[in-house]
Amino acid sequence: MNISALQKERAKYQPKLPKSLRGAVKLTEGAKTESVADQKEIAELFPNTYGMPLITFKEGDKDSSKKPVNVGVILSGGQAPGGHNVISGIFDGIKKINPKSKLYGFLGGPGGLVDHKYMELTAEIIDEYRNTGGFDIIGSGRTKLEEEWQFDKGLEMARDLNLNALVIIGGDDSNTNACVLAEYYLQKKAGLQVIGCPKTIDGDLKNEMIEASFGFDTATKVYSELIGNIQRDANSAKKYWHFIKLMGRSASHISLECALKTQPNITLISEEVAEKQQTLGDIVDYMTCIVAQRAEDGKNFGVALIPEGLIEFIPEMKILISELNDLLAEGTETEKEFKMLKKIHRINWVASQLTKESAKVLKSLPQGIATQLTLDRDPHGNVQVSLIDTEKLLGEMVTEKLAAMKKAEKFAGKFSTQYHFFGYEGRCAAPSNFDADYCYSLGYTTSVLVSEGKTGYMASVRNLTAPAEKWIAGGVPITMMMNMERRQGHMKPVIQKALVELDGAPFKYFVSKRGEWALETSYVYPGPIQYFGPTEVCDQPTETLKFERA
Ligand code: FBP
Repeated sequence: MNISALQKERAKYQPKLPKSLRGAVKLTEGAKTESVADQKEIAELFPNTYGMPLITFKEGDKDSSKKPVNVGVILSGGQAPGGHNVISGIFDGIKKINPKSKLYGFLGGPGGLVDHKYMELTAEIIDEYRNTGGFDIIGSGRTKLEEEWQFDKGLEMARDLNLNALVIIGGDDSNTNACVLAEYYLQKKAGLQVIGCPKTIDGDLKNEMIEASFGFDTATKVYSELIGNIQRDANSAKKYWHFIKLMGRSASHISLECALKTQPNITLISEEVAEKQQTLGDIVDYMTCIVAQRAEDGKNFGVALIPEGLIEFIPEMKILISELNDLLAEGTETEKEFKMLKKIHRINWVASQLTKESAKVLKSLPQGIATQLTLDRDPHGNVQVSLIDTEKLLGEMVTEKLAAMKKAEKFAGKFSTQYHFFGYEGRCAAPSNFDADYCYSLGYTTSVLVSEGKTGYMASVRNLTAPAEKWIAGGVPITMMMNMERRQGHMKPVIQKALVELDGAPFKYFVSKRGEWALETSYVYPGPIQYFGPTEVCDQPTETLKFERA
């Protein structure tokens, strides 16, 4: 393998572990737990895994000899920096428990378990991937483990490999499925444990016990570096407004964190848009107003951050998208009729089939975006919101509004846009020290939960703003994070997604500052992630975490 000089040095980095995991580990169990909501329904659906206690690790007295454990690991969903360190943490953890323990990786995500595609992860392989970004050690995928035939295929595989446990590294949906799997194997008395690990750059898998999902720290540091560079460019050339869309399929944590780090002129937060029931027009007015005010001051430049999921949080757009999903659902008569039409007639035809309100919204959109909404559908027939160029939509609408203001002599400035979408740039970055340490600790925690025979738990490492040695490791019953939600027409038990809290400290601070950031040019340029150097530079957690835990 060809590796860079940095990667060579980085391979030598020994991730820090909490004190409780450095020697012998003692388990302490707390009181019985309850789910966050819908306790009765969740208890009925998970009779074997509901109500289990919280587990905390403490420093033990001495290591006793333990039986080897065989573990199968799965990477699920989008890449997030640090996944390789979770795997190396599991590997080192189970080898410390007993050198005869074995680790297998399922290839290409959860589908690898069902299709029986796997590889044994040896010390030689693991060493190549320590402290590196990406999920390429075994690959990832988005197959959902939801059906009994899949669970049975998994069990067959586990029996062949003599596995004690499966570890699912994923987001809220994958961890929900990990719990369903744990419950199923307990009901079947299959003797196969299932442990989850909290992953997603989106940062929306978090709660009282899971302070952060891994990858959020590194990804937001990468995006903030890029935003900072663009801000410096904007402030140098003074001729462009940069509209930057940032990943985060649903929640706006990434946008908020990047705003706290870089202080751009405009940051939209989807959760606020939904709460205030803002229309697309309201958002465009807000942005235009800032552009115009800056122009009055001679500043014909700026930077705006736009969360990827915004479109679905705008109430009128949400209704429009849902009507389009019904109208253009695969195999329906209306879809067939739509496909027969010549392209130039399609938008008018679609508008004629919608409610009056939605037709008006569709017609108010720039032609290109309206077409995107009718064309780009996922395999379930839904509009793929991540493919909609929200940054261009807003840029074009602001341009139109400013042109009208210019005609009415209410705007004398200049407005020229550049568009960007940052997402994939950050998902496979080499993990920051924080993510390298956090992920390795999560992996190590997982190995202890497995060796102690636990199932239906998610690995938890808390107290994350303290130095790593003071982090608190343990396990949280996954049922504790669940509530019932409507999914594809049915009520289902799912882990509650954490959206940006409008009464939370990070958002409140942002609100107290955004007026000033809008008009003054108070950009911060964070620069690239530093891996070697003083702790104040290299080991800082996210601003979000610092505010939340202050
Ligand atoms: P996960 O929720 O699986 O961690 O993925 C998050 C994410 O990076 C989103 O921010 C983004 O919308 C999506 O994945 C993109 O998915 P894909 O990699 O399939 O294009």
